[in-house]
Amino acid sequence: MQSTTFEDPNWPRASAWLAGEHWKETLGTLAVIGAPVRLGSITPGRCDLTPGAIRAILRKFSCFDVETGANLHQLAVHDYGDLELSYAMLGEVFEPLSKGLHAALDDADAAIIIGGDNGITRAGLHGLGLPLDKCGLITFDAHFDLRDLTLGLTNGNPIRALLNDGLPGDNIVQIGIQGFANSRAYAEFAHDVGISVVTMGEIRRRDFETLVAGALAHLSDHVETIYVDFDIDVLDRIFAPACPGSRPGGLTPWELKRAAFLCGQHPKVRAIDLVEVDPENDVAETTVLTTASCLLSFAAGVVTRLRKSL
Ligand SMILES: [Mn+2]
Repeated sequence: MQSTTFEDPNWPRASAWLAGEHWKETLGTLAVIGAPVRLGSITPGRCDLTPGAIRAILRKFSCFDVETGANLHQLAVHDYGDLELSYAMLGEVFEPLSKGLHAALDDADAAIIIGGDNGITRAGLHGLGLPLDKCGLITFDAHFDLRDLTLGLTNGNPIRALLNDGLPGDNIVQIGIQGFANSRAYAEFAHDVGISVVTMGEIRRRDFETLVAGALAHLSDHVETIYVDFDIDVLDRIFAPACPGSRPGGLTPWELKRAAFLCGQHPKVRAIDLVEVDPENDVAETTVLTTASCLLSFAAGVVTRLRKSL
C-alpha cells in the first residue's frame, strides 16, 4: 500500500515553496497574507477558512508551469500567516490589512492576499500606499459590488466604498459581470461613474486574453500601480460551488488561470486578492483547487515578469 507521506525529490510540492523552499538564486520575492474575514458578508459563510485551506491544498500542486516554463522556485515567498481578523467587522479590518500589505510590499515584488470575503478589497487597494488617483483596479467578479453604503460596509460594496474614498471610476475595469446577478440601478451607476464593464456575453463573443491584456493596457496608460481583485464567484458555478455568489454561465478555471498569469506578468500589478470562497460548501475541493491554481498562475506570471526585466 502506498504511504500517504510519499515524497519524490523530483516532484517538489508547491506547499513547501509557500513555506519558504526556493533556489539559492532567486529573481525576487512574493508576499502572502491571509485575511480570514467573514463578518462583512451579506450571505454568512466560512470564508475565514480559506487561507488555511489554500495552504494545505498546495500540497497537491508542483512548482513548475509546463505551459510557460516558469519555475516557482525562482521566487522566494514571504508568508506573513493570517492576520487576526476572523471576528473583525470590516471597519476594523481596514487598518491592519492596509498597513500589513503596505509593509509587505516594501520587501516584495508582488503580494497575494488570501481572503476572506470581498470586503477586504478596499483595504487591499489602500495598502498599495499611493494616492487613489494613481491606482488602478481590475475586478474579476460576477458582480459590481457597488451596493449603497448606507447599510454599512459589506462584501457587496467594496467598489462603492473605494469610489467614495476617491478612486476614479475611470481607474476601474470590471470583468465577468453576469446577467440577473446585478440590478439595473447599479449597472447604471457603474456606467455613470465611468467604470469599464466587460460582461460575460462580451467575453464569450471576443477573445478573453485580448480583453484582459486590453484592461491592463488601458489602466497602465494612466495609473502607476494596479490591484487585481479575484472574486472566485466569477467562475461558472460548476467550478465554484463554494462561492455563494457563483452562477451558471461564468468563467472556466482555465480562463481564470490565464488571467492570473497575465496579471502576474504585468509590471504594474503589485497586489491581488482571492476572495469569496467558503470551503465548507466545496464539492470535491473543486473551488479550493481552482483558487490555489490561480495563486500559482499569478506567481508564474511574476516569475516571467522578473525574468524579462533581467
Ligand atoms: Mn465580489
